[in-house]
Formats: sequence, structure tokens, C-alpha cells
Amino acid sequence: RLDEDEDLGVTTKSKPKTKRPNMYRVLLLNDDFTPMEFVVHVLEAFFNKGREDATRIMLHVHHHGVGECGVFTYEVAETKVSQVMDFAHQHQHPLQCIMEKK
Ligand code: TYC
Repeated sequence: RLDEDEDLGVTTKSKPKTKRPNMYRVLLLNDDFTPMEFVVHVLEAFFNKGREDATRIMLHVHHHGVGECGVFTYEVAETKVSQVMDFAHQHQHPLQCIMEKK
């Protein structure tokens, strides 16, 4: 690299800068107490699922222990988890909602 008088040695590089954000799965965990209807409602209300899709996801969690509600950026995933945990707690259900990096 040849330094010229007017150059202060600061490297400037132009690079197309479209970075994809890290994405996070939001998961529901099974338990023995939360009513199935409540879980279906959560999936409809917080994850914009239709009744069929919500029921399919709920049954998947019921049978396999864990299931995906959606994939979001960090802030959105964090908000979904908080909303679901608050809602479950308000209704005194032990439903657990977590997020994990994809
Ligand atoms: N296992 C619960 C029941 O039998 C239903 C349930 C499904 C609970 C999914 C939590 O994330 C869950 N009532």
C-alpha cells in the first residue's frame, strides 16, 4: 500500500453491507398440567397461527416434549417469550416458552 501525503493511513473499503440478523426459534415445552385449549389459544394469539396449525403444533409438543412456534429476530423472540410466560403465569399454568439461536 502506497501512502500519499493526503492519506492519513485510514483504510476505507466499500463493501456491500447487508448483514442477515441472527435468528431465534421460539419453542413451547410440554407439561402435564396446561390445558390443550390454552396452548392452542397461545399459538393463535401470540404466533398468529390458525386453529388447524395451532392444534397441530400443540399436539406435536404434547407428544414430543418440545415444538417450534416460529423463528424471529432476537428482540421479537424475546418479546414473544415474555408475553407467553406472563400470560401463562396470569392464568396459573406452568407452560414454559423458551428461545434458542438457530
Ligand atoms: N400435555 C398437556 C396436557 O395433556 C398439553 C400441553 C401441550 C401442555 C403443549 C403444554 O406446550 C404444551 N394437558
